[in-house]
Amino acid sequence: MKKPVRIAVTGPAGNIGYALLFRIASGAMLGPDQPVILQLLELPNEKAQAALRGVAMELDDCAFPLLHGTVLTDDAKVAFRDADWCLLVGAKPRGPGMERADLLKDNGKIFIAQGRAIDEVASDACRVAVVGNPCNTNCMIAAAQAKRLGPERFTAMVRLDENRGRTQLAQKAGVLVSEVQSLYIYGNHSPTMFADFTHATIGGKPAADVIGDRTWLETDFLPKVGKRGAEIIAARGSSSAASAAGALVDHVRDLSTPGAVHSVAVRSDGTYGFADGVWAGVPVRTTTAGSYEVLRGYEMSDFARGKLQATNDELTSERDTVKELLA
Ligand code: NAX
Repeated sequence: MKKPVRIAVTGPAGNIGYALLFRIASGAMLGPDQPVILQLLELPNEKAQAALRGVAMELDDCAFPLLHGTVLTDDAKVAFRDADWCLLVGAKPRGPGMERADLLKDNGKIFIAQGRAIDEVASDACRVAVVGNPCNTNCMIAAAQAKRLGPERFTAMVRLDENRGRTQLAQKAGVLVSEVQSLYIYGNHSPTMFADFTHATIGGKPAADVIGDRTWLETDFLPKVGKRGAEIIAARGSSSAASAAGALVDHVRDLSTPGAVHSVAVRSDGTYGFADGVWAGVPVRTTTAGSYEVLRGYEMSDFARGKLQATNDELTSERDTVKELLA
């Protein structure tokens, strides 16, 4: 039997956590022969800890053969100790009347502490995936604290946007979602991100030719993908949870699968015009488990360059807002 992989999850008693833990424990993330140990970090207040105990009871009651242990804690160093993956889902939600800058700074403090703790106690092989919003900038803040683990270990999740976009194209074309390939997300996980339909394919043909309606792609498809989270809140009364958990399963599974090509927010080195040092969504190919290379070869049209510029402007403005947290 394989050695268990230690997976730390923050915010495990929240909406996404509740949709995520059972999929990890069932083997959906790392495979049907890979045991896991879940190391779960919640806030220290009694309400959050009680909810966490309840979730852990349900995990017990599933009798997952692959779940070789569960650690419940309010201490980051306990949660991240020897962790092979740190999934940073928990974050402070935006309250009524709260400015975006305040949200950035409040969450920044959480990610400073977690970045430091990960660097101190996680396994040498540790990989980090940030989901808590604003996830690109939170990831940059956590990575800035790491001295032992390189910045390439820190990724933020734009996979939900890729999955949303692929389904929108498939439904418009009247085909199965598996027919839609090479739709990659560039930039920020926010309405400014660019779902690059210009290089996507449907059934092996350019998506724009199959759809045959450039106006729909530019003025319906892009805002639909960018604002899908708000559409779900309006319909459901709470934010995306199962789809976000599913996207995180995809993110980690594909980063663990050599050859997989997918959208991941990684530290920019200037490729596609993103500012050096921001975390921007780009297409990556997994090389060996946990490592990846950025696919740099896509030629961008003037239209696409305008979109990349807009999302880069937002990322650099977020970086400016939190610059004192990056030291
Ligand atoms: P919830 O508010 O339901 O759950 C968050 C949980 O995190 C709570 O249980 C809370 O107690 C815990 N928490 C807060 N601060 C913590 C800390 N410092 N350490 C440990 N636990 C902490 O939110 P949920 O719907 O689960 O969403 C979680 C985050 O994901 C939010 O920031 C949300 O904006 C973000 N999302 C990101 C997405 C993406 O694609 N990157 C999509 C979905 C989601 O909107």
